[in-house]
Amino acid sequence: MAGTGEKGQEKAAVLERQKVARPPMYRVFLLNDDYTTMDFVVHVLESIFHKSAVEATQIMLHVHKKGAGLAGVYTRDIAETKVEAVRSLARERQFPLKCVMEKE
Ligand code: TYC
Repeated sequence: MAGTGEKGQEKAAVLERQKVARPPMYRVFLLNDDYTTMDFVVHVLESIFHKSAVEATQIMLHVHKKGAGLAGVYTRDIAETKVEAVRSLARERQFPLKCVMEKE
């Protein structure tokens, strides 16, 4: 029967793998510090992470109280671009805001 030989099973395994494969995802976090203004962190979350004003404020306050907070989860290239955008904007405004990513 077609597709049940050794080669057919290999092909079926490849097709199954292709069907379920997901790219690794990366969590992007903002870290608290004593100098970056709350307004700037909210602006970062709105402009770079496309959060609403309410959600951005909630995340900023979480970071302020707990030390770190999740800004978003992305594929590696997008996560790297977000981290670099935060660092660039923070540097421009002379804030020490830290942004890091970690693999899920
Ligand atoms: N802790 C800062 C302040 O009191 C506010 C802040 C929040 C800074 C979140 C960084 O990622 C941050 N001005």
